[in-house]
Amino acid sequence: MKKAFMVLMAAALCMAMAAPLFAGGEKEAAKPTGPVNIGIYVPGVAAGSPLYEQLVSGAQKAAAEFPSITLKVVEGGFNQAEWPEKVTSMVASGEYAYLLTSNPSLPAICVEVAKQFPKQKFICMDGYLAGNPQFYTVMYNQVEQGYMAGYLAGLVTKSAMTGATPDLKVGAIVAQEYPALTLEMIPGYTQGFKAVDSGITLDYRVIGNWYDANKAADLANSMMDQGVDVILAIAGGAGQGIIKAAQARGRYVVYFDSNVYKLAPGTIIGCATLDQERAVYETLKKVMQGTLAFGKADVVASKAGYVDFADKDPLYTDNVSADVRAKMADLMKKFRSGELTLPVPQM
Ligand code: RBF
Repeated sequence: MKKAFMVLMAAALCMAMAAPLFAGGEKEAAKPTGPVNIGIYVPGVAAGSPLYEQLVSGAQKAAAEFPSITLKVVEGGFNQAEWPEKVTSMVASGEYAYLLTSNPSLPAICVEVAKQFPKQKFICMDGYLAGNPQFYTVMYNQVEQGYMAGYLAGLVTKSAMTGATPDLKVGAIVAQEYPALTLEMIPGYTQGFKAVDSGITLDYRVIGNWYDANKAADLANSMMDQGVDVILAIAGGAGQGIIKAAQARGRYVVYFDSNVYKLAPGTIIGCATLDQERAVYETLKKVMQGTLAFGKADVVASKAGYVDFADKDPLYTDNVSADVRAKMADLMKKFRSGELTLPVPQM
């Protein structure tokens, strides 16, 4: 009798857990029935910031397939001190089933807001937060992304390409410093060019914001005066200044995140890309199917195609010498097949 009661209790408990539980406490949200309002918080300005543009386009792709999705994009601007307040007011409006955003600093901001609004769900792309049932996050392996950019920069600075100087110096101009940059992207970049030739040195400069194209151009010119011939730009809208300065002097730029060769054909000679558009689309599709696991933090890399190098574009094949492309192709074969993977450090 007692045993039968316990079995019944256990069965009732199982039924009470309407949503399936995953190992580690991850939980699927139920399949939505009515309209699904998604608020997209852009921490900055979308135009000119490749990952933010992909955030919006990936969501638009999902909305085109699932008509019950509505999207509202809110740009937070460049004053980072205002971001917590802006996220809070979006969530407090109660309008959005999901707050979708992108940037490594957003999980920490959103987690504070989440405490005040325990029913709100957050999807943070390009960020990492594991084990919180209000959050799903996707982080990219940016050591691999940096390595691809660095390997190309190393090959180009040693090449006979017209813009290459005799100096074995490559550059990197970044907008601001943060852990994903200093622990993943720049170490990856450095490993990449050192793998070509350990004698190559790095000229590294920080702009101080994501919009000052004039300052970025000044930094690029000062580097080029010192013999730098290839510059990695991780600077959002300020990257325009780096491109213009390199273009004026016939030197080269390596870009991050999106395929942007057409902005300056022959000047931008490599794009180490992240397929955030696909990651956002796939994530929202899971939301619509009721299969997105909240509490989970995915880390995606080149083997699955989320981190890649844009080597099929004619603006790459026409402007980069055959010897450089052949070596780059060997590297990419290893990344794409999974023969080469690089660990992401704990942050
Ligand atoms: N990337 C941009 O392209 N534009 C931005 O305005 C921008 N702002 C950022 C602000 C902070 C506080 C952090 C941590 C990153 C920012 N990023 C921005 C960088 C972006 O998330 C990503 O790291 C880089 O694009 C490299 O993939």
